[in-house]
Amino acid sequence: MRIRVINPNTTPRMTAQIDSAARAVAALGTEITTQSPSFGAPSIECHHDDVWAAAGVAEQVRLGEAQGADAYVIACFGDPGLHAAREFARGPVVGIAEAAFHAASLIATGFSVVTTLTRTCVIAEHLVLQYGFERRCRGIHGTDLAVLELDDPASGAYERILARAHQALAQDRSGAIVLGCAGMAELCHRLQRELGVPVIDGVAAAVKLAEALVGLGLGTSKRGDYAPPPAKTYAGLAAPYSPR
Ligand code: 2AL
Repeated sequence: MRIRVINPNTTPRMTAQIDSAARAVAALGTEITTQSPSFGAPSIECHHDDVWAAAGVAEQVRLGEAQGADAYVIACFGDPGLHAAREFARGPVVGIAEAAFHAASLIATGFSVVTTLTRTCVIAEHLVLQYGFERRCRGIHGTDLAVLELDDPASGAYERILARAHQALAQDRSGAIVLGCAGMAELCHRLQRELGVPVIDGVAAAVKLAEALVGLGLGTSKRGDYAPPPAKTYAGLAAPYSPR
């Protein structure tokens, strides 16, 4: 099966890290292709970045459909463009936040999210409510790390995330930690060992859920709001993205 993993930001080293995280868990016979859009922000950490990320995801899903992708993973914790992507896709589209919330809920009665800049906490909060996880998510915690600081050893990212996760577990009485950024994937196993609770990286969770859905013969429902968008001509810079 062919899974197209989309890094909605335009930073090549992060696309490479996401690709490694996806390949590390992919089953034999799963072909992972990781792409980022042709336009957008180098990191997604505010509402404005998110708007462009969503458009970039739409671009990549349309290309993926032309190239025969069986499923998609949106590898950014705001799940930008998730619903629009499902309108275009025949196969499943799995966002890393939604995947991580589902995975965490299967192994703990409550989980905490540890994320990047504190200002992004509200984006995760909106997703928790939208997806109906408010009874399982016990807290969302920022570290004030910028996305592109995560792989910079000088930022002390690992230690800061570890400290915040320890606080979150105690404060929220949680049984699991959800990592709130695709750029945290590399830290997942070390954090899990040190914290002694399950730590969920959404990239890995989304790849395995996408494989499971395809394996079950399930695609995106085309009844109702996930039907293909009605054909119309968009204006200006959106013109090339008009639904046909
Ligand atoms: C993210 C993410 O996963 N990728 C990105 O660019 N920003 N999420 C976040 N909370 O900062």
